[in-house]
Amino acid sequence: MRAVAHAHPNIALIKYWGKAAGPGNVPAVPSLSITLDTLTTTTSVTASEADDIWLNGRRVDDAKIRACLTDLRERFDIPPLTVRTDNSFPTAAGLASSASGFAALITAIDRACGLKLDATERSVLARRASASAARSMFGGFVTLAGPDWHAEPLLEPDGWPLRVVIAITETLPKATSSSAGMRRSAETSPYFAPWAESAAADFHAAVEAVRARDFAALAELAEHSCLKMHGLMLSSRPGLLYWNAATVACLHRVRALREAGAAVLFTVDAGPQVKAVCLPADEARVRDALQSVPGVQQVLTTGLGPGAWAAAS
Ligand code: 2P0
Repeated sequence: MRAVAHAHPNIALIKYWGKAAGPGNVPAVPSLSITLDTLTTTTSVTASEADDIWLNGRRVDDAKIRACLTDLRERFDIPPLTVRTDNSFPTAAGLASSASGFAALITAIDRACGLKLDATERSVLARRASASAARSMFGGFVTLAGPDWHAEPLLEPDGWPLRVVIAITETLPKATSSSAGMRRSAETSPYFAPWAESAAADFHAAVEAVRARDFAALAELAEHSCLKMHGLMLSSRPGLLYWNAATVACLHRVRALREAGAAVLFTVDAGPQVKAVCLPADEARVRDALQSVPGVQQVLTTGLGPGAWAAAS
């Protein structure tokens, strides 16, 4: 009994930050993301005598993976597993490795154990483990919204083939996990209620901007959602400050590019990397500009890619 699955990380343009009360890891706000290509998580699962988890070649005892396996075993007959997962990009540095990780893990288990779940069912299970993982089950533009809180494809990758330039400003794991950060924001920030109340309007406007392929409208909405989320993070106690000096310099550089006529927008997650999303015609210019920002260690470029898939074992 063995299977291998692959999944790509996704980047939210309308951000998820905060959970609804109660079980099931239900987000407090809807989100809209793009699934990437090039950056890939590959996960194999094999039946074994006891659970044995390896991440990037090292044995790990990961509480979220254990919780995910426990959750699956309450629903399905799943034997002890050896899980080997490898990322082709820095883990836990704001590049959504938990999104691609849980999407690949659940897809591999589905194939290995013959569960025959469709992508929507796998998306619900992935959400319970890590909400952003629900979105990596699908390719292109993807929504994650109530009332059912499973991800849904909005536009295929070639429906609007945007490019993504990622400026890596640090490769160390972040100090505060997203789950802990979200809890802190919900419990301590005076901005949490207005954040939660205003999210649906941002989400619906962004869905319309994507449907219309209106880059300027999407840029305004995505940067607003990103900066509002970081305002929420900063206003938590103690404040969550995920940016470094190079992060801020990249944001100014993206805005200067846009003022000079480039179709580009920035977004930043719970880490110091900057993701610049642009039209293909502006990719080279955006890449060159971000590469020259002091403190940028590496620049990756990707397009939009497919949802999680199982490979032949
Ligand atoms: C997002 N992030 O929408 C937001 C923006 C980070 C900032 O989803 O607690 O790892 O496992 O559900 O999905 C990262 O949080 O959190 C995330 P859990 P997750 O992409």
